[in-house]
Amino acid sequence: MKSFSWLLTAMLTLSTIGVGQTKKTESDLQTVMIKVPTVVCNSCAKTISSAVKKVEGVKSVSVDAEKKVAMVKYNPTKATLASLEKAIADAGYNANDTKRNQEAYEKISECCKIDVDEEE
Ligand SMILES: [Cu+2]
Repeated sequence: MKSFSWLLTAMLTLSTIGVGQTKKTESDLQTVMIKVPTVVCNSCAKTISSAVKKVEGVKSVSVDAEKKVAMVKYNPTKATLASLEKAIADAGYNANDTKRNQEAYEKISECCKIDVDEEE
């Protein structure tokens, strides 16, 4: 009998923790896909994700170097798509129709440079 009540207490405790962990903040966030055609490798991807993470309201960033897209999850009341694009451009990479900052581009690794502007 004693072990039964212990089990019941344990179950109640676990279910209480489970309820406490349910948060609905995720629904306030927006996910956007940004085209980053000048990304070459994973090092570029890291540069972009660390730059975008510095933007206020950004929750997560994942850059796919092969597909050349950045998926950004952010709080739309704090960040805007334009501010995300600007952060990427300031890191030296094109973002959608926002052209990269040329000065920042000069500073990135030699192997990461790609002249897309001439191809267009
Ligand atoms: Cu690179």
